[in-house]
Amino acid sequence: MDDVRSTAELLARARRVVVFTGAGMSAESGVPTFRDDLTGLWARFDAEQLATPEAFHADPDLVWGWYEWRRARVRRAVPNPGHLAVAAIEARIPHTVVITQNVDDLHERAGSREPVHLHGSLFAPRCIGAAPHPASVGEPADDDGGRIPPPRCAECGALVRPGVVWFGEALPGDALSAAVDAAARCDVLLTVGTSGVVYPAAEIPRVAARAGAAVVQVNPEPTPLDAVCAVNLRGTAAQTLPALVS
Ligand code: BV8
Repeated sequence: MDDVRSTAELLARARRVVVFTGAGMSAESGVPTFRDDLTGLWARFDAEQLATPEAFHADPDLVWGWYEWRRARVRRAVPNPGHLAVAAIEARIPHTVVITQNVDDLHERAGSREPVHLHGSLFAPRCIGAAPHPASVGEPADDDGGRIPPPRCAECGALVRPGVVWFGEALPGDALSAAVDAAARCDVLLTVGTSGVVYPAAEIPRVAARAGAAVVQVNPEPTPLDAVCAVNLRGTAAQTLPALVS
């Protein structure tokens, strides 16, 4: 029996499912993955260098401009058939938890109820003042961006930063414990579109495997997660996931 069919059957029998997604989930919506080469103005930068508190403090206009460019791209993107298939899995299997490393809102726009965002969101900017709090900002500048001075908090005047988790920053405790708990209790974990190299998020599929769940990977390329997967579906999110719920 082919792997797609056997995975569809596994899902049909599952009572608790985790769908764990990375940047590849949104690639077919036109959102570049984290390790795609950056393009345009950003081609000379490395995402991992820009996604740090040090980069923001050294050059807030550059880093804020990069996130505004990304926010504008996500605004223009639409959920792909892979996102819709994840929402269909949730509709069919009540105990489904979607855990994403992505900072876009495409799972939500596809109908996923409350995805767990391990790395925050492009749409949750916050003030970096003494008592950090959410800050509201307008629509992103819809051009190729470049340097854009970050806004100032209307309440206290401090700089506003993107509401994402940068390298070297701790993940939100509640999100991480919810993710570990779901992974430890699920029957099946689908890992989709992640290179499995960013920690502690990359531990999530490994927690599921150690707890005895069947881990299935959807990725056109091999990754370090191959070693913990019962099945490796070599394909893209938008092409493979719909076949698991048809
Ligand atoms: C922390 C938000 C400590 C920002 C991101 C061990 C333990 C703990 C930490 C570490 C550790 N070892 C190293 C670290 C440090 C570091 C780390 O993991 N570094 C890596 C590079 C080695 N981790 C951290 O710094 C974390 N913090 O540990 O803090 C601490 C503790 C207490 C107190 C203080 C501090 C924070 C990590 C979070 C960083 N923020 N994002 C932003 O987006 O700008 S991570 C970033 O990478 C994105 O969120 C992205 O999602 C994530 C992971 O990448 P992927 O999603 O996997 O994307 P990638 O491009 O790599 O791969 C795409 C995949 O999709 C590929 O496999 C490709 O083949 C596939 N694909 C392509 N097209 C498709 C597809 N698949 C399906 N369909 C397609 N169409």
